[in-house]
Amino acid sequence: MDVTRAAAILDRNWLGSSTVPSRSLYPHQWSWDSAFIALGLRHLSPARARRELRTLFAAQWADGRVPHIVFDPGTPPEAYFPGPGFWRAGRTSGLVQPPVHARAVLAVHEAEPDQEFLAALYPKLVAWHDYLRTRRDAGGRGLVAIVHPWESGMDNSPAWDGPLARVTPSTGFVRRDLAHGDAADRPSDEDYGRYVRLAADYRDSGYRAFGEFVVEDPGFNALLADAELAMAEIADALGLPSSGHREAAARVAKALQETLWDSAAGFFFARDVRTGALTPAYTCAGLLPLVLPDLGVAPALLATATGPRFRLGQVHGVPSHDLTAADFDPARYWRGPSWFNVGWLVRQGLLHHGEHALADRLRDDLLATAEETGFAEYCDPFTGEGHGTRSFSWTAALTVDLLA
Ligand code: 2M8
Repeated sequence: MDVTRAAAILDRNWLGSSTVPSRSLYPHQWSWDSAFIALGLRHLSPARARRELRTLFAAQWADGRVPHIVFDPGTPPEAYFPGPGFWRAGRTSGLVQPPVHARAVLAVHEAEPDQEFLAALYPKLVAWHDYLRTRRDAGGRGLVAIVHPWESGMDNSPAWDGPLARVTPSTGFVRRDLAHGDAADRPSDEDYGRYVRLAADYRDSGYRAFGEFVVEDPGFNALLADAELAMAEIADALGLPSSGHREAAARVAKALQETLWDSAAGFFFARDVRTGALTPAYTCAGLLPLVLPDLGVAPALLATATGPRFRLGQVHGVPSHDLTAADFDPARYWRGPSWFNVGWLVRQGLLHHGEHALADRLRDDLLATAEETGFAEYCDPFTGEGHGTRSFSWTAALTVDLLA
């Protein structure tokens, strides 16, 4: 495959200073999408990759949080729900998404060194990570807690079912996503009602209070530890002290292993901070600590990844949920299908842990599946059939990166 088709998708989804994940389903800028998009854009136009990230960080809040959506003023408010009128936070939402931005900033700089860009983004990244560390350690164990499933980026993951069951669904709103996506591929109405309730409660607390849903997600925290490793490299490139970032990464990695690792299961589970219990679902978030090069439990985690629950290397991509679970669903969003960003991250992890043959197989599969599905949002792990929206930006961008 050559990069032409993927590049054309990124061109079509470009708004002028940022990229939409999808023209139909997600017509604004999303936080972690932009980081993945920049990883691809850097090979096509480093200037556009820098612009993408600068636009996102221009919407950073005074408290350091990077909002999960930056609304495009040129797009009608009814194009996406919940829109700016719901959030009452100017042009942004008040939630966050996984902190993959430092890794993206570093990669963009490596593609075309730009000290001014790096120096401008570094303090913003410091503030972002400080917000997570200081304002989100609800469990007091040195891990970030998410307060909404949307913050994980894996909206209807089975890992959230337990904590979400405490939330009374909101009613009386109109879902916009179903106009663009097959209902069988999207979260259920009941889950959507719970998302809206949680977001409204959080908004009404001034985006401060921990509510019914407070969860330590292994994916989010692993990506923060990795982000601190990237920060150390950024600090080195700027001639600034970097050891604090390496120590921060080590602290998160240690807390992750002490709190969320289950050695009998050989897996990282999410923890419900309200009950103190680990949630029982094996989801792809529990594989993301593989991105950490010094992960002591990597051999056991790799055994789970290649075993019957995820069958890495034998199915398409990395399934978002346990293939052996009774509630595994090959089509419904984050409850089974394989997502390209997770595949890309797990491939990085495989490379760190010396699994080169498996990493190559995953790369070849991701590239073939992306092309065959028209750059789908996600795919059936067994058949490779595309689901969700097509011409999806991070699928295209990560394709570009894998081809580079
Ligand atoms: C999905 O999430 C949004 C809410 O943030 C939605 O369902 O409307 C998730 O897949 C998330 O990871 C992604 O960032 C977003 C945009 O692609 O869509």
